[in-house]
Amino acid sequence: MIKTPKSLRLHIGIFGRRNVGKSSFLNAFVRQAVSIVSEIAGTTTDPVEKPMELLPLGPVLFIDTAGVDDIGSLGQERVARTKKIFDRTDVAVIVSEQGQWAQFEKALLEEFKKRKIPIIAVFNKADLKGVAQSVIAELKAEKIEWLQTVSPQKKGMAEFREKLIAVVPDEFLKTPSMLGDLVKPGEIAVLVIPIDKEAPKGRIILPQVQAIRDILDNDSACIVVKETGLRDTLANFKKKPALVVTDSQAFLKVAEDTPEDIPMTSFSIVLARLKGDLNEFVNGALAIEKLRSGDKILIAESCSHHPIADDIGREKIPRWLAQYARCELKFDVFQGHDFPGNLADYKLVIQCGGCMTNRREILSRIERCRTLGVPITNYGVAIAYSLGKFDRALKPFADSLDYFTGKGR
Ligand SMILES: Nc1nc2c(ncn2[C@@H]2O[C@H](COP(=O)(O)OP(=O)(O)OP(=O)(O)O)[C@@H](O)[C@H]2O)c(=O)[nH]1
Ligand code: SF4
Ligand SMILES: [Mg+2]
Repeated sequence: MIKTPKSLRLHIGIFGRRNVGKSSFLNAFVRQAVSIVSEIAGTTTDPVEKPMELLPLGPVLFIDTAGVDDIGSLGQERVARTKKIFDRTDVAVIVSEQGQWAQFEKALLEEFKKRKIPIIAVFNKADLKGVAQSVIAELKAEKIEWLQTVSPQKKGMAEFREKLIAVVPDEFLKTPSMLGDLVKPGEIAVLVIPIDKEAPKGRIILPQVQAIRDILDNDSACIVVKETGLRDTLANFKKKPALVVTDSQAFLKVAEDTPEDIPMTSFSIVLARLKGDLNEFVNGALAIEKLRSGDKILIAESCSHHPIADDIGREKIPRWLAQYARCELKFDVFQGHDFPGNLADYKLVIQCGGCMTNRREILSRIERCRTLGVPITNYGVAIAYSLGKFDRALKPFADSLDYFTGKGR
C-alpha cells in the first residue's frame, strides 16, 4: 500500500480553526492515534499525513493540518504551510465545533469552491452543541454535504464514509474492467442469453451489450448462445473457453451444462463488481443464512420498469430465497434512486444489477446500509447463493471467493 505513488492517492485535507477537533476526528476515523490531541489550541503545528487503504476507494492520504486561524509570527508560518496543502487536496473536510459555521468557515468554503474541490462540513463536538437549522439550510442551498460527529466516541464515522463516496471526484471511483481480467486477449467467452418472455423484443439488454463491447475492447472474442444451445456449443470447442457468463435466470441449467473445469458466472455478478463492491455483496449474501420467518427483505431496483409475469425481483428471487431459507419472508420492492426511510427495518437489501445507474449510486447505497448495519447483496449474488451455486459463481473472482471462505477477511 505504501508503494502507491502519492498522486494516485485520494488526498483528503482536514481544515478548520484550532482546537475544533481536527486531529481527534482523524484519529477516530482511522482508529489510530496518528495525530496528537490536546485541549491546548495550536497542538498540530506541521501537517500530519496518514496513508491508508479505504475500500472501495483504494489508497487515500489524510492530511491533518494546523488550525488556519493561528496567530503570531510563528502562527503565520503554520497558516502558510496549511494553505500549501490546499494545492494537493482532492476532498476538503472543514471541521468546526458545536454547530459553529461563521465567517471563518465560510471563507474556507469559498476558497475550496473557487478551486472546485469537493467539500464535506464536519460539525464536531456535537455532544456539546448541535448544528442550527439555519446553518443546515444554508449548506443544503449550497449543496454541501455535512454531518455531525463526536470524535472521542467515534460517532459519525460511518456517515463520513458515506459523504466521502458522495463527493469523491469520478476519477477516484475506479471502475474495474468488466471482463478484461477474466478473458484475456485472444481468449473466448461464451455469453448465455435466454430468449424468453423476459427478453425485450428485437434486442438484447444493456449489460449483455456492454459485455460484448468490453470483450471486443480487450481483443478477445465471444460466442452468444441461448441456454438450450450451450451444451452443443461447448462440445464443439477445440480449446476450452475462458469463461461462461449467463443470465441469472438460467443459472442452474447453465451450471449443469458447463463442465466444472470451465469457469462460469452470471452477468449480475459481473455487474456487482463493476457497479458496486463484490466482497460487500458476498458478505451480504451470508445474511441469507440468518433469515427467519417474518423477516423483511427489501428488493431495491434502480430504475422503474414494468414488472412482467414471473418477474425476477418480485417472483423468482422471493421464491428461491424462501425455498432456501425454508420459511415465509416478507418482500418489499422499492424502485428509484433513494432508499425508503425505514431501511433499518430490513434484514437484507437485495440490489438489482444497476445497469441503468452509476457506480457512485450503488456504492452510496452500500455505505448507507453499512452505516445502519443492514446487510446488502445483489440479484446475481443472492441467486447464486440461494441456488446453492455460490462457490461456482465466485470461482472466477479469486479475491471474493477467498473472502467468502474466510481467507480474505
Ligand atoms: N466534547 C468533545 N470534545 C472533543 C471532541 N473532539 C475533540 N475534543 C476535544 O477537543 C480538544 C481539541 O482536540 P484536537 O483534536 O487536538 O483539536 P485540533 O483541531 O486538532 O486542534 P489543533 O491541532 O490545536 O488545531 C481536545 O481536548 C479533544 O479531546 C468532541 O467531539 N467532543
Ligand atoms: S437498473 Fe436494475 S431494475 Fe433497472 S433494468 Fe437495470 S437491473 Fe433492472
Ligand atoms: Mg490538531
